[in-house]
Amino acid sequence: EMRAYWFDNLPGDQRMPHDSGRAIDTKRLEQLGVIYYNIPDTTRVDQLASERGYKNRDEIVISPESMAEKYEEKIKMFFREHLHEDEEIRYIRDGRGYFDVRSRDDEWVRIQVDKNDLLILPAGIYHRFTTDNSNYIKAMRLFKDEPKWTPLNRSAALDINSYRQLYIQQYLS
Ligand code: KMT
Ligand code: NI
Repeated sequence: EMRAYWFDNLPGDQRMPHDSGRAIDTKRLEQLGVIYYNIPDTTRVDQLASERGYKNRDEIVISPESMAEKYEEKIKMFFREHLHEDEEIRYIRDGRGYFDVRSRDDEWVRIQVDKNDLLILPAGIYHRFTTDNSNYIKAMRLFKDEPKWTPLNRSAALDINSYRQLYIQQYLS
């Protein structure tokens, strides 16, 4: 089951919970454009995918077993703050992980997800991802035909990117 809270901003491994003890409800997430569903029945995902124009999907396993010596490098990469010029949909099939998204005041909100949690991050939101301390997650990634899901790392130049501006206009102003 999904659980969201303010990140504690304390130093330490990115895979630790970093739970400040201050919870955040789904309504607050929706105000940031983040949509969450718990979907035990996979046919509902097919429906959601077709509604939103997603035609392709794959499954990624992030673990030391599946990525060998590249694992630590990979999770550091996923944890770099970035945005996409299209929305990002992830449907968790097994294991657990954290998506961190920036709040209105540019603070980190940590969203813990596990099996059957589906998360939609809107285009233009700054975010990052990490596995938790179990070092294992399996997720379905949904793709449109012409994916614009390349991660663009945060920078002053990216702050004026048109997709970022659109996100700010739609959710933060
Ligand atoms: C992302 O965009 O950071 C990822 O796809 C992470 C793996 S999906 C749990
Ligand atoms: Ni991303």
